[in-house]
Amino acid sequence: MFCFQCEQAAQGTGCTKMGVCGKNPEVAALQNLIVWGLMGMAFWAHKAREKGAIDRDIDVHMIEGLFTTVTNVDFDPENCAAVAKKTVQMRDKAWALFEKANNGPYTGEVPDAAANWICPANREEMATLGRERGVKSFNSDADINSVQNILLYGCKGMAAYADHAHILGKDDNEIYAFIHKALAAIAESKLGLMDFVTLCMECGQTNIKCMGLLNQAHIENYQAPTPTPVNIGTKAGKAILVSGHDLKMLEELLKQTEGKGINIYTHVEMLPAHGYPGLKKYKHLVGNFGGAWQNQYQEFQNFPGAIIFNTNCIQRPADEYKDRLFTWGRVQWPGVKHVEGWDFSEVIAAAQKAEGFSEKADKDILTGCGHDAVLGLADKVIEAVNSGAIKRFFVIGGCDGAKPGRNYYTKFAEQLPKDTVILTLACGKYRFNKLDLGDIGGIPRLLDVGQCNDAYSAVQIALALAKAFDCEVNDLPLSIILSWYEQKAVVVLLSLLSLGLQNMKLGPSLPAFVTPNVLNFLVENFNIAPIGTVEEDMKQMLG
Ligand code: FSO
Ligand code: SF4
Repeated sequence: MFCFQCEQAAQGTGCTKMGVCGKNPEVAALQNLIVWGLMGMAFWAHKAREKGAIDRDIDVHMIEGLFTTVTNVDFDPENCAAVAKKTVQMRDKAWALFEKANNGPYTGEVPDAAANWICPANREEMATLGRERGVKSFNSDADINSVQNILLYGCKGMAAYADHAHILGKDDNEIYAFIHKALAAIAESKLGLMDFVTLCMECGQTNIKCMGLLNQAHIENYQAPTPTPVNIGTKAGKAILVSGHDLKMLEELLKQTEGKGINIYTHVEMLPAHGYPGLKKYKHLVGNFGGAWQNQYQEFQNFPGAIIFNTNCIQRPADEYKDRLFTWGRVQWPGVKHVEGWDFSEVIAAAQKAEGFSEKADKDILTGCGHDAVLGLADKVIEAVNSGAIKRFFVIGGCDGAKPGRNYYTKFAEQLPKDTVILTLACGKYRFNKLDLGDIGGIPRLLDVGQCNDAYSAVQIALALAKAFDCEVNDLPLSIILSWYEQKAVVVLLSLLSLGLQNMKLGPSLPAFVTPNVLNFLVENFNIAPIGTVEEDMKQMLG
């Protein structure tokens, strides 16, 4: 196998024997086949779209298929094989869609991925074919291949956000059209390096739209988040833990558990759910449990209830909790019960069978500080900046992960001077969101903007501040320090780059899929740099 799409890539170069994440060679090969098939489907769907023919089933299959291959989502070979099979059927559907719109067959050159290859009947042969279709084989030029992978991973990340929006009934043609165009370009592999760089920037721009669409879907369904304290203790009673990013799934579970004496807890990226009026109105949404995703193996053993993942990041489960663990949506783990659709009665039954918690008091942490809430304080914030009470803002956001180097983010938050404010988002916040950082004249020093997709909200805050101070975002007293782990972080980074943001720091290590030449390009054009030591970086940023 070969996979280097996440920050955990073995030896910083790629997983070759077994994924550090737990992805085995068979699943890796089947996911290669899914991506290869999607590239073929994209070729025809893009060509059909150019002729005005659109098929929403093809669009949705594209985002579901890509999301299946994101890190820590689908570890089940059976399901990956089914997705690969469906992909080949959808390629044929897209092909027929094009020919109908074209009133005849295509006369140009067809890339291998889009040709009439047959999906083998059994899993073993599918995996064999997938092994030959890896990410290294897109282009023989290492730099072009690198940028093609950045584009692919950007599309994977965006697909996850588009999927959440689609589940809430929001679709945007422009997003689907871009993903088809991008994957078709990788399939053809005819463009030059700078063309692919341009596509990466377009990917970032399109993702801003996509995150905006999801933000709109969240607000229309659950109203704008408001600052909300969330308890990290436990309430006496039966319990269900919800992990992931999908708010609709949480809402349905809240409805189905109302009045049943079961308390619902959020895990990792579900924490911001507590800030939405339409979700916090459920009194049995009682608190947040545990730390970031990489601690689940230990922490879930102490969760005496049912646990359900609706998106990444799932890890190999321990036997102690495997029978009370469930997956939903794109997430699958072999041997773990998958809930299809919206009936959570099996999860509820597992929670009722389990022991449940006894009462344990603990502190509150704050969430729900999205752009509506923060900009509601705009006058106060502007005054604090003008008076010198706030010297600088730091966006410290992104993913958490297992590497020891991630202590950097904890130390950074701890050591920042008291006249600075931190805006945070995504699961990287678990490195410091239980610290008591106080406030500046009533403005909390730690503002949890939300999930990784709420990078959209952080961008709105930055744009509004730039407008208020009549300057460019790069001229604001603002520093951005990112932690990355998987492909959603890749697309968020592309979005920030597409806005022209300069001087960002990225850690804990640089992506294995970025070649030295591509890195030089990023340094020269965006002055992006790897994190160094806390002391040196802080001195540079405060200076
Ligand atoms: Fe984290 Fe996992 Fe939200 Fe990611 S829980 S690592 S970037 O899936 O999506 O922040
Ligand atoms: Fe390795 Fe990450 Fe790929 Fe998993 S997703 S196989 S950890 S590079």
